[in-house]
Amino acid sequence: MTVESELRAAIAAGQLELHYQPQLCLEDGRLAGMEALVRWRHPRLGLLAPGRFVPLAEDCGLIWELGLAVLELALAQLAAWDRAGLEVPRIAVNVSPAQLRPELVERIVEILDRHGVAARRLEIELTESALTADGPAANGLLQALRRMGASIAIDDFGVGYSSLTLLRRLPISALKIDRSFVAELATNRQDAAIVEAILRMAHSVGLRTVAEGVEHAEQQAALGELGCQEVQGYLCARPLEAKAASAWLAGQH
Ligand code: G
Ligand code: G
Ligand code: MN
Ligand code: NA
Repeated sequence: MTVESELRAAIAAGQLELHYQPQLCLEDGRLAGMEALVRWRHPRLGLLAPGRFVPLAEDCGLIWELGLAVLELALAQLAAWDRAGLEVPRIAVNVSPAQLRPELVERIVEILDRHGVAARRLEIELTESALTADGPAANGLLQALRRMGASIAIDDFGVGYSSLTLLRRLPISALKIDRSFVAELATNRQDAAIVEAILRMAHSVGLRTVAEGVEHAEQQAALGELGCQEVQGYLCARPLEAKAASAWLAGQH
């Protein structure tokens, strides 16, 4: 069996699962949302990270099916947390450029409706490359997602090539500052200056800010002083399996 047909069968067999990482509001420490991160529970190879199969899915076109499976799992989980009385304001789902087809909007609406989840609780994370590769086509789709009520975050911000013009033109709600800038935030003055500039720029055009890869209390404190709104990283929690994520949420109350 080729890897492609193996992945296709894996999606159908329910071997994909999501792990969840909390995103905290820095001001009050409350949960802002959870990011869903896909893994492949491979029967022989064990748990595979997305780097092992997402690029392959993008190359062979399976990313469409994979992406729908991820949205289905993420929104089913959010509905399950609602039923359990566990408060999760928002769920963030990573979306590849190749998933940005016009039908995506109606598919998302259908999945949201089926699970009784309001669209404003869904955040779509896109990398800068998704926006620069396919400008106008992506723009119409992003507008439709926003009209529907979902929010859009730019993932790994700062390592790509998005311009300020792009940010102003596209209906973006949030920037996720790439973890490479956060890593030496507390010790490297240049990285601190870059983060400060990104935050000031983002806030001046009304974008919410999320710092990724926050591992140390010093980084979190520096981000708080610079006015960053949300943090995500090992300091708060690693990506957690659904069961562990539910236990973590229960412990928050
Ligand atoms: O969880 P981990 O650090 O291994 O994630 C690595 C990368 O895989 C991240 O950049 C993340 O954006 C990407 N990724 C995780 N889950 C998904 C997903 O469901 N769809 C897509 N397209 N990418 C994902
Ligand atoms: O590109 P994206 O942001 O979607 O990738 C998220 C990935 O980052 C996850 O796979 C997760 O494992 C990883 N990650 C999350 N928190 C941290 C952290 O604090 N430090 C590092 N090095 N990686 C992290
Ligand atoms: Mn992400
Ligand atoms: Na990221």
